[in-house]
Amino acid sequence: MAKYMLVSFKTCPWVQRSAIILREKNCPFEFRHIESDNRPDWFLAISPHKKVPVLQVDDRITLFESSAINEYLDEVVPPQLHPADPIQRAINRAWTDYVPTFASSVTGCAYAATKEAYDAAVAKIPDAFDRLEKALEKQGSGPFFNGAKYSLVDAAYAPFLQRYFFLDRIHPLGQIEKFPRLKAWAEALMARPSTHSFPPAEFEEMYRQNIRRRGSYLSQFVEPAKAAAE
Ligand SMILES: N[C@@H](CCC(=O)N[C@@H](CS)C(=O)NCC(=O)O)C(=O)O
Repeated sequence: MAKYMLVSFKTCPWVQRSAIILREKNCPFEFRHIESDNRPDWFLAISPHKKVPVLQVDDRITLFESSAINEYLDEVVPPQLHPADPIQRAINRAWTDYVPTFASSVTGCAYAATKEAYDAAVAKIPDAFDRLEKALEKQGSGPFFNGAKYSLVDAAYAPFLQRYFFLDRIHPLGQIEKFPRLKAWAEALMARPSTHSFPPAEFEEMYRQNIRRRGSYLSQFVEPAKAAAE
């Protein structure tokens, strides 16, 4: 098997998508975390957009863009997570292409500077949730997007649904309860061990402190980090 190194910022949701796929495939990899505000030269030399994730293969090839990385991994590391049926694959890819829009609608409120901007961002969540609710209704049974079998599209959405729950616990949003299929899917994804790169409570606290540091409207609702026990 090839040697893989996944370059990451600890709280990056796009990295998380690729880490999930490596874990789903039980594929050993080096998880190399770097700081966003101190990107080393070796990283800048291999990442064309200076972004994470980058997947280095056998110390020589580097791949970028989480969807491209995940499609590559699915072609070379068994088991195949994309559906076997080409129509289902196309549907799965189409919904994976919707993730950037979904992500900015669902987590946009985290960046809003004022209450007005926050309320406007929150108002975008129901439309994004409704589209997924209808897609899940068409797909059928759950618990995952394609039914019992976990797929690439599940990994594509999991980090953003996780952040919705984080935001909802900082300042209640109360949206997902109105979309029962989406809620059940999101809960199945949160219960899946592969979703988690770090112990869940520790990771949520990392996310909360990022929000606090951001100085957005939401920051005021996050308590400062607890001092380490003496
Ligand atoms: N479309 C990219 C998005 C990657 C991305 O936006 N990564 C962020 C971190 S979460 C990043 O590296 N940002 C640094 C920058 O924009 O300079 C993917 O799917 O891999």
